[in-house]
Amino acid sequence: MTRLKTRLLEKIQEHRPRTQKLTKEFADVVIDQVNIGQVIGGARDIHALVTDISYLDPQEGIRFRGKNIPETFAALPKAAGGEYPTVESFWYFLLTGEVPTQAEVDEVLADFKSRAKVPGYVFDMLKAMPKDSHPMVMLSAAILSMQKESQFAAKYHDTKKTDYWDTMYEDATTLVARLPEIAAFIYRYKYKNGDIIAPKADLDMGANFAHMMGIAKPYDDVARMYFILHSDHESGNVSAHTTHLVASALSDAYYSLSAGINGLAGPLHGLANQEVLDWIMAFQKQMGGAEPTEENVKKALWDTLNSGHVIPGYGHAVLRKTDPRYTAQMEFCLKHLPNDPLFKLVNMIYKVAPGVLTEQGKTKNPWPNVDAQSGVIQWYYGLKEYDFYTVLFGVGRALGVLANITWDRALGYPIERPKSVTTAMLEEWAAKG
Ligand code: CMX
Repeated sequence: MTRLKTRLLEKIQEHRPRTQKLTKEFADVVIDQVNIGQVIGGARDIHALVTDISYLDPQEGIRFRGKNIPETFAALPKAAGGEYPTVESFWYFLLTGEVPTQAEVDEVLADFKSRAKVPGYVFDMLKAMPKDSHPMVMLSAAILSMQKESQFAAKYHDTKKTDYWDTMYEDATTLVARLPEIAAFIYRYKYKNGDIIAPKADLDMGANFAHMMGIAKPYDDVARMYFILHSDHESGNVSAHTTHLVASALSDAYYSLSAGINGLAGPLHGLANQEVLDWIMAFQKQMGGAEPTEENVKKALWDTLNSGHVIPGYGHAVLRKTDPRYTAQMEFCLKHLPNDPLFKLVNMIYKVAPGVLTEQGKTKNPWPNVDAQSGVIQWYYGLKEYDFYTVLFGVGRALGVLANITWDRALGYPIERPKSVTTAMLEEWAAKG
């Protein structure tokens, strides 16, 4: 057993009594109340999920295993010659809550390599799909097509409930190891005339992804940063919640992640990064080469709002300030591409949009989220096919949701089944006040 899996088991054994005590002795303790607004309004703010992998504070933003983004980047072992930690070290950290040593990271790297070979039928299936299929459809289908590899499903009838985490961990790790090659294949198959670049055995995940995408340094660091930033945002967001919900029926990691990816593909969630670039391109076309100014950006934002659409990349269901994932990417841009015209335009939108949204007075959070900034970096390094951007988000998001469903099985969380009510029942409660 690898050191990661051994530590994970120790952590699970340490944790189980905490969950057991809470359910046995304190199950009746009330932690929240639910009102009609929340029932109709997308369950917003209802405290009804538990995860220890990340926590999202409305003001401060995300903490992974208790560490904010700068602390996470500072604590984890860096890739050789890189400024950012390896994805492999982050995977260890998400699963165990511990910062791994370099030797432990190397072991994860070797483990990923031993699982990374994507079965040939996945590529055959992707090639059989219509070429104009959205890359998110291809990603989701590729994940689902590998379900027959699931150890969880194969061993389900012979596995004790307390051991479910083991096969879930195996499937989760295999999926994480394979996703970069699948994503890079989708990109090069769709946009580079099928000129596929084979993976290299001696590279970490970020560097290998950059290599397979055919994009030079520092795109290896961009990939590491991007996958880590997009990994987890606690459990209530659509992709995390969907993955958790599907896994709660004891569907395996392949079914669950594919479902979560489908949720990520919505324009109010992960697809917003594609929408941001779409918005910018339409704006630039409309400007016809004229310089963007605060005035014409402001007008374009109002035009979007007045046509009944949202401003993509702005607002958030939980956050109430600028998303630190936005800030982390902005800092990268300031260092590596400070004079890039697209970066300058995105900065100008940042200057103007919060005021416009505040004046409109609808959104609870006029500040940018992660998606407002992420396309700029990709575009700068030559990845201009922006309908691919959500696939990058998906590879990152897989780390978080797969770590979560491994822990779901470890802690024996039951099938999820909230109760619905009828409108007439709500009206009755409303009449009683
Ligand atoms: N532009 C225009 N209107 C917005 C808005 C935006 N960026 N953000 C919120 N609003 C509107 C909502 O549509 C809603 O309007 P109605 O009352 O007419 O329905 C109102 O403001 C209140 O919404 P809210 O409570 O502030 O936000 P929600 O929790 O309902 O929704 C989110 C959150 C992210 C879906 C929303 O802010 C949005 O649509 N943003 C744009 C899309 C986007 O960037 N999504 C990516 C989020 C991050 C991610 O998951 O990747």
